[in-house]
Amino acid sequence: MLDAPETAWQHDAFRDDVIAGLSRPRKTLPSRWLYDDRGCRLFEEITRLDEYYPTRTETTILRDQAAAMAGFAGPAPVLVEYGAGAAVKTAILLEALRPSLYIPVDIAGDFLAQSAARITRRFPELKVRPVIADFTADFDLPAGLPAGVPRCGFFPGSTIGNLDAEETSAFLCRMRAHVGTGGTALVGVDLRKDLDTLLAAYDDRAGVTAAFNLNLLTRINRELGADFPPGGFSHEARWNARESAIEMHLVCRRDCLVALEGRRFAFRAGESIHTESSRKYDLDSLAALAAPCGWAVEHGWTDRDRLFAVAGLRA
Ligand code: AVI
Repeated sequence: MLDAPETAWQHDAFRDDVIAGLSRPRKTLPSRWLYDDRGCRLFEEITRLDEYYPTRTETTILRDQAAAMAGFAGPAPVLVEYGAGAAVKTAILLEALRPSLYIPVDIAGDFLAQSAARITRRFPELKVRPVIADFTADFDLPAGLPAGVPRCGFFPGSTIGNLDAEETSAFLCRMRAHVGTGGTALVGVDLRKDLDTLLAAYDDRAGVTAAFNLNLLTRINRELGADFPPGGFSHEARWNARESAIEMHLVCRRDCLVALEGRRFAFRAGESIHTESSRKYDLDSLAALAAPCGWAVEHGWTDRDRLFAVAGLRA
């Protein structure tokens, strides 16, 4: 259960983001709000879809290359994972890296506690020090970390693709500061590829991604008392070539007015709300973003079809 202050803080932040996003000339909602309980369950379902290759491909790369990654990260490192949802992938890495300390970082305290407890059950010898923090904003690692022990950041799942340009550089610099000179990072990046594969991954035949996207309007209705009409919007996945990103949109089917917290938002038929960008990289574009923060991309572990890569960065 969330404790009360976390719930109140979340409610206000959600309301402020929704009002600000829907007041823009090009309406937008931050993708982090896609993940309420139902959104998390739908995302889990997405990761198992045939069309959604990133999760299984990254897992295979980690399995196949775990020993090489362990060599890269150095002996018994401190492993810092940004986001604490990647149970299977984390276990593969913990098995291989044998870290002296594991620091999972997540903004959702209850979720973090559950995943830390699960890891402790699986690896009873491992020291775990969870940190409740929003990894898209500055935060400190716990004080008193052992000196002279290599540190490795782990940012799987191509979550980096959901950050905008400013957030991406800020994140890479923050992770660089956390691991210090000589430290390493393993970052999951979804690679550029043919459009059919990309669009299918974000608009699957079973409609799970559509349900995931549309659930955001259900959440706004439920938590903020809005009245988005059921069936009034449809899911669309679009490629934005300039941003090298797949975008998710909610497209209005017919003109409507939506009431929310004493305000009214007008939607024209065909107008869309942009709900997520999922940027696709190649190792050169990642290296160009990472270099100003003091990172060199030393490895790009990938699959046979070059769909996805786990980049090995050294500070
Ligand atoms: C969490 N994130 C990396 C997913 C992605 O591929 O950008 C979110 C997602 N959105 C639709 N499908 C999956």
